[in-house]
Amino acid sequence: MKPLTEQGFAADLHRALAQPTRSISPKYFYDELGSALFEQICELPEYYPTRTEFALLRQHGAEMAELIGADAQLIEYGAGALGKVRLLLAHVERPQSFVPIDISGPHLLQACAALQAEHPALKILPVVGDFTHAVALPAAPEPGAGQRVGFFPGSSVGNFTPPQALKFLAMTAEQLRGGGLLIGVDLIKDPALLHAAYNDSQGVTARFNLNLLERARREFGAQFAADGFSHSAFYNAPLRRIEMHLLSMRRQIFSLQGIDYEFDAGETLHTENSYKYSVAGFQALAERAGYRPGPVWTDAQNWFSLHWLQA
Ligand code: AVJ
Repeated sequence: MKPLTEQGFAADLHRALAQPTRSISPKYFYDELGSALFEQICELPEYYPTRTEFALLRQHGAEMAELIGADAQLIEYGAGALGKVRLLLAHVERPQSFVPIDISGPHLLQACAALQAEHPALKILPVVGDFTHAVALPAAPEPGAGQRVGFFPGSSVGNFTPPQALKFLAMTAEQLRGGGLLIGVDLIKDPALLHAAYNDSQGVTARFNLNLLERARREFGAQFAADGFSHSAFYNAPLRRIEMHLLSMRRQIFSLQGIDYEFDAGETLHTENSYKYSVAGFQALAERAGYRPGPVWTDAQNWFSLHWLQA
């Protein structure tokens, strides 16, 4: 029997392809190859969010650790390679435990092993799962001990539509009640900069997008022409989001587990939204979700923000 996540991918892909407007969750980008491609994206000269957020963490990590406090349990949603949390852990006093949640199991466990080598005394409790659902968490610190603090960097919150983001934030506010959430949020900016960040000159983002179909080929023997789809990413200004699509270059059949789906030329499978916010707009959303907005750190160009939200 196949692992649960793969069953989820096949079922969701069938569901997406059967709809008149086709869209699928971007969480399916992150198999092993996809996770590695995403790390390459983070190094691209055009992809400003990662290095801007790293700089903010490097510059203000001590202030952030002050808000996190001593003996805290740190929970990271969508942990990935654990590069950013290192900059917090360098300052946090006696962390009670670190709970990274990620959908990509082997990738997460490898990253945890590397982090453990650097922090031998740190209690690391990895959770392999989909953080968009309320996964079971290890027990919170005893009352009177440290607080529970969430860490959600990278502007992954931008993958949600605003109503989904509201729901996710409300769920985390419940999980973190009495503590806080440190969350990275990409800001509205010159559409040309946004366009370049999702249409890099080396084509890494294109490979990342197309990997979704390649993953279906690897895992379920999906049949389609290798050159039948191309990467499409553009800024939808009225909706304040980057949209990524897999664009069918001609009329063709995509065959999945014995079912044929037809694509016309120009038809797409919508693979990702990446919403951009203003600082005030995001704070208003957080407030509606049950948080009290606290300090915000931004870079000099106002490209990216990190928010402290009191739960
Ligand atoms: C990980 C969701 C924050 O939206 O910028 C990067 C993913 N997609 N390039 C983003 C992504 C294409 C990224 N997030």
